[in-house]
This record gives sequence, structure tokens and C-alpha cells, in this order.
Amino acid sequence: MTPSLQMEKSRIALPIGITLDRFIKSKQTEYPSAAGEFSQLLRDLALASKVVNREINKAGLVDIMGNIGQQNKGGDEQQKLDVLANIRFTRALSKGGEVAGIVSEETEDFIDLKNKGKYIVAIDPLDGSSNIDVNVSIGTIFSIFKRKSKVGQPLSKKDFLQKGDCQIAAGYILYGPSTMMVYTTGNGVNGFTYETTLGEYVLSHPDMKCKTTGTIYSMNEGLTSYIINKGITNYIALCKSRDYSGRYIGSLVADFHRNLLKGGIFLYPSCKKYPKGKLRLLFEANALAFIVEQAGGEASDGSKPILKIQPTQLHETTALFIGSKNMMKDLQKCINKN
Ligand code: AHM
Ligand code: MG
Repeated sequence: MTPSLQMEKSRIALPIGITLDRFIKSKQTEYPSAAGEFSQLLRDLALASKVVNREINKAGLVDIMGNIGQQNKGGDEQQKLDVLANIRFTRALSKGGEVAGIVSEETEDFIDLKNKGKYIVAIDPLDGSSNIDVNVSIGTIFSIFKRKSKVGQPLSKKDFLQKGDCQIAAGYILYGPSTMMVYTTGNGVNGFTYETTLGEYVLSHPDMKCKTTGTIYSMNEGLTSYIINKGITNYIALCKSRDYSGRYIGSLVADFHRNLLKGGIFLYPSCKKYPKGKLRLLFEANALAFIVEQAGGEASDGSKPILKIQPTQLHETTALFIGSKNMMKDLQKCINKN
């Protein structure tokens, strides 16, 4: 046998690893009350993300980049891909039947699917939209809750305005050089990389942990002159005095993911420009806070943990500080001293 044939044979014989499907199945025993339905919900999200990934990959080839000439609830220009991703995730979740209601960053109100589903999903279908046109990493963020109302009753805002603490699962998909799905069900964090030739997510980052200390700080420093809380500017000065690296992509999922893997802190404070912060509690902050805590990190709005905030509006925003535990402690000290 020629050496190249031998190599090819050994490559084919290599195990592909644990696929997302198999992983979900192996964890079903953790949810004895609703094993099958919850697993199906995760599969629905994964499937929709594969379609969105396909669209993103051909975004330069067809006319789906750029904005659609409308604004979403937060006043942002909606991008064509935002709209496509919203349609895709909403459709996948509606068809599955496990989800009773969906609230999306791209729509004003929640959708009551009027079915027997037990779950509520809050989703940012495509986060980091300002990066779509420039071929930079973007993401999807999702939170899953149990519905509050009884099955059969119409949904109300109460079903959606639940504290982050009530999430039963949360995750994100990062559409980057490779596409990844990272999620938690409250029992650690696991990351899966999309193997395009197989069309499968494969477990690549089991039991992810956020280093207790890192050397990266991520903030839009263009906002510095708008910051009111001196504690935050003092903390940034501290980062610089320690020679930390400033890294800011402007796509929350990508900034968060990098800091999760390498250790670091992400800061989006409230400031004169965004008096209540810019990032959305339901669609962005809650899910990442659940994930970071499960990985050993912390997330707060500067005064309390993100997961303890009682939302009062679907689209409310919050200041967000999130990352490595010791860095969060240093930040809190600076805030408290002020
Ligand atoms: P989007 O959901 O409309 O895309 O906005 C959220 C994005 C985050 O991904 C990112 O962290 C932040 O906005 C960047 O904001 P800025 O451009 O002000 O730095
Ligand atoms: Mg967003």
C-alpha cells in the first residue's frame, strides 16, 4: 500500500468525536420530566443555525448584505441577514411544537404560538449586525425558560419577563472562521464546532472554564468621554497600568467567546449616550451571564448580578460587565471606591 493511501485510510478510520445530537441524547436523563421535548428544542436551534450559517457564508455572493431600510425596536437599522435569521429561527422553533412563545430582538412584541409547548425562548437571531457588511464574526444568542402560565392559557408578558436566574438553558452560536455552538443547561458549558462536510456540530470544547484572571479588557473606548461612573474609567486605567491588551470586535458573541477561552473582561457601561446601557437584558446579557457563571466567571450591571435583575420590559437594556472572576472583583472594587 502506498504511504498516501495508508494515510488516507487512517484518516477515514479516525473517530469523528461526539456529535451534538449524541451529546444531547446522552444528557437526556438530566431532564426526566421533559427529556425528549427539551432535546428537540436544542436540535431545532442547531438546525436553524446551520441554515443561517449557510446564508452568512454566501452573503458576499448574493444580494443579502446591507440594510433593509427598516428599523427594529431599539432603533437600529435592520440588516437583511438579521431579518433572514429571525425568520429562520422563528420558523424552526414554531414548527417544533416544544416552544410556546418566542420573543426576539428583531420584533416588537412576543409571539404566542398557541400550542401545548412548555418553553419560552428569548433570542437575538443575529447579533453584531454592524459587522455583517464587513465580513467580521457575528452570532446568535438564546435563552430558554419554562413558561409561567398554564399550558392551554394565552401567554402574557409574565412568561417572558423572568429573571435570568430562571433560565433552564442558554447558548450562543458564533459564525466566525469556524462556526460554533456553545450552551449550558446549568450543568457546565460545552462547545461544539460545526464540521461543514458532515453537516454536524461536534464536541470540541467540553466543560469550558473561564480563567479566574486574564489580561484582556474589551470596551468601546470611543465611549470614554460619555462615562459618568469614575470607577469604570479608573478600572480601565488599572488595566492599562497592568499592560493588559485591549481587544474589541464590536460583536458581543465574538468578544465574549474570546474572553471565555482566554480569560478577560467585557465592559459596556451605562453612559451619557446610553443612560441604561446598550445591550439587551433578555436577548444578550442574560444568556451570556448564565454561561459565564457556569464556566466560573461573573456578570453584573455594576451593582448586582445580571441573573438577579427582574426585567420590566421586553426590550430593556442594561449595563454589562462580564468575564473572569478576579477581573470582575477588581472592577467592583473600583466602582465601590468611587
Ligand atoms: P446588535 O444586536 O444590534 O447587533 O447590537 C449589539 C452589538 C453587540 O454585539 C456589541 O457588543 C455592541 O453592539 C457594540 O456596540 P458599539 O458599536 O456601540 O461598540
Ligand atoms: Mg444584539
